[in-house]
Amino acid sequence: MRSLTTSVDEVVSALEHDGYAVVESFLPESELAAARTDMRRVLAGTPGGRNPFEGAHTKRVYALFAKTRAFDGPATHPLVLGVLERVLGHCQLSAPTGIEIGPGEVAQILHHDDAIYPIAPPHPEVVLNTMWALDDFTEANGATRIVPGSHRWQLEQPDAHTPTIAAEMPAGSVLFYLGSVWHGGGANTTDRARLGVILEYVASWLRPQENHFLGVPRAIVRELPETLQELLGYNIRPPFMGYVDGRHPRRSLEREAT
Ligand SMILES: O=C(O)CCC(=O)C(=O)O
Repeated sequence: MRSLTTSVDEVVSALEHDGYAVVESFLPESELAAARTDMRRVLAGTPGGRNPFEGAHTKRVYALFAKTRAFDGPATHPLVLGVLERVLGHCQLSAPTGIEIGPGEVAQILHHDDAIYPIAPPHPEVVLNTMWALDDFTEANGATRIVPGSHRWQLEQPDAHTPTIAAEMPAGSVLFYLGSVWHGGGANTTDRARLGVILEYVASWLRPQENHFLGVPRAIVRELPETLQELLGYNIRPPFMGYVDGRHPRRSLEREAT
């Protein structure tokens, strides 16, 4: 799909049919160049992955909106907001993450992003992800792999024979994909890194009624028993739900106290 002419209807219809949609060359050249430069600055101080899901040769930038202003525009672009409204209704950002897949990285395990919520399919979509390509995405450098149509799966699991496609796209493009579609980062067999940023959104009903993080000052939370801290949201639901900048939220409380 071409960006200047792409409508919300076209993206939603591709999502319904295939589970994903690519809108090519979406970011203006100047915005793309600025985003790439700023993300490289952030990546310079970012450690490598800590487990097979993050990748041994991959860097992940968490707490993205604390570190760069380059995605304020993309996150709130009218086409993105229009698609979100149709797919999720009222929603919020879930896991904005920069992902630089380095040379030698192997393919990430295929997964679907809404698997972190224990809700049995079929269910209404609760997650919509957007992957912003800051480099050209090619099959060789680790373009995101997608199992087309897998958003309709109920109990099926992919195996080594499951056909996937590489979401190849020029830098500046955006890949929309449903939280129910199976996908994963590709292997990078080139000698250059592949940089992309995911802006993942979730239906905003998936949260407590009151926002305790703002309602209860952290100086008070620090003095509370650990069980109560956990009940106020300072917890991790395995495998990683509730992280702060990629770490357990308790680490933020400890850091502030020192
Ligand atoms: O880097 C990619 O292409 C996809 C990464 C991904 O799906 C994830 O880390 O959840």
